[in-house]
Amino acid sequence: MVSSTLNQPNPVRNQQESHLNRARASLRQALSWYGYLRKSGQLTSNPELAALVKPELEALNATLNKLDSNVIRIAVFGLVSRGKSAVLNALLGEKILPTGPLNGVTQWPRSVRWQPGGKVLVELIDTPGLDEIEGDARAQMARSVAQQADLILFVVSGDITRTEYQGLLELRQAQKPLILVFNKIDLYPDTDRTTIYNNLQQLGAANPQAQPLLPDEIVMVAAEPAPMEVRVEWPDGSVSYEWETQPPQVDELKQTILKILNREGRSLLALNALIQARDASVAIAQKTIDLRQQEAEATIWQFTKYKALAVGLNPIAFLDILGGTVADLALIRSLARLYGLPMTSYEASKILKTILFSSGGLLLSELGSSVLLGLGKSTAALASGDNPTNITVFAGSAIAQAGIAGYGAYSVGKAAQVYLEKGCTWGQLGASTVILEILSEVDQNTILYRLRQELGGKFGEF
Ligand SMILES: Nc1nc2c(ncn2[C@@H]2O[C@H](COP(=O)(O)OP(=O)(O)O)[C@@H](O)[C@H]2O)c(=O)[nH]1
Ligand SMILES: [Mg+2]
Repeated sequence: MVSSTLNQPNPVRNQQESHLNRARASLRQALSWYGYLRKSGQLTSNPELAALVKPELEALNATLNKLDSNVIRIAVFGLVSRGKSAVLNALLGEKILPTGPLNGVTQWPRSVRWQPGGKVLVELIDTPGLDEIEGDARAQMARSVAQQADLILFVVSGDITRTEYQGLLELRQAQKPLILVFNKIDLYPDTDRTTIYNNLQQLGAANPQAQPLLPDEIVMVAAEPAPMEVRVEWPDGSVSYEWETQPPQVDELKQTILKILNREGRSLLALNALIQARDASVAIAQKTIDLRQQEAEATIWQFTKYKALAVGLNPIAFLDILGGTVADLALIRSLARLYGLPMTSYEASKILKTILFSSGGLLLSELGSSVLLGLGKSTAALASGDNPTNITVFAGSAIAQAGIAGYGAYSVGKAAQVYLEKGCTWGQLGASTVILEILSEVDQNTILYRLRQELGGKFGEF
């Protein structure tokens, strides 16, 4: 088989390229949907909303640019003095980032370019210790760096502490592939090393039920080994002791990273871009829905009245259900229009189905009672003739039914708001859809496959 320039079989390359292409298409689609908000100043029909969602639109744009630049970001996390900066220096083969025994040597996230093997372009991001900055600022820093990263290195230097475990779990929320780096192994004798390694394998997994970490996901290194005292015997027979610096041991980590980048680097890029696009789209939908709250209430109420009227007056059960559904669909679509959210009629009917099935009792009983009351109504009307009491029966069931239908429309409207907020990423080429597609295609031996196993249904939630 002919290998490509990157020594990869063609199917692997092609699949990764296809992931990148689909991610690009998804981002372009999102940007074009919101294009009407991106015109500046007077040109936009919606200046208030445009100003509100500007950061998200800029993020979408930056994400697309990042995809095109093909740079993979690897961020390092861990508590203070675990050797985060030292690990990056060892990978770089140069002492570029300051390291030291004192707290707070690294104050801010800082990034350095790295071109391992002279091919892939990588940006290494160094961060302050998770325990160095306080509360909110820390969480914020970790979140924003983790969001940017395509791959996370979590550095520990022995058994995991409670704070470390907490930090690790928080980072797992970012839904990024993660390598656990066990640093400072020069400080441990072989047996201790193995014990610690085995513990880390269990603890490093996303949860106690998950499989222990695979060899690709946990690597032992000595980034800046402590100098060793060596005994020097001189020709004259005298003996002295000297401190000798040891070379770093990071080859295995370097190989692991290279292997992952080669095997799935571009898919990781694609996935990360899509996750950011999904979050931006959801944020845009949320802001729009907040801004349009009052108008939306009015629209829902209008449809509620209209549906109650239509269903109440219609004497045939079948048409009741049909008419009700048409009204619900129209409501969903007109809400989507009000919000300026992308929505096809196919998606609208999918949302309606989801709402009807997930809301269980209430809306199903709406359908059920439509049938019963509709039949009752028709029978009553047929039998009534001139008899005024039968007319009253008809009117009575019509009013009851109208009430139920109206209430149904109201709940559909409220539920539709929730689904529109999240559902905007689920259409064809929507970020969430493409994320699922990519994850369903990855090979078993990839770190992405592992991510998919761990996340389970999480990516699939509406
Ligand atoms: N013994 C030993 N010490 C290390 C190793 N890596 C880093 N250190 C030391 O640990 C301290 C903290 O390293 P630094 O990279 O600044 O940690 P950071 O706060 O996580 O960035 C420094 O004094 C390093 O010399 C290692 O592999 N072995
Ligand atoms: Mg540091």
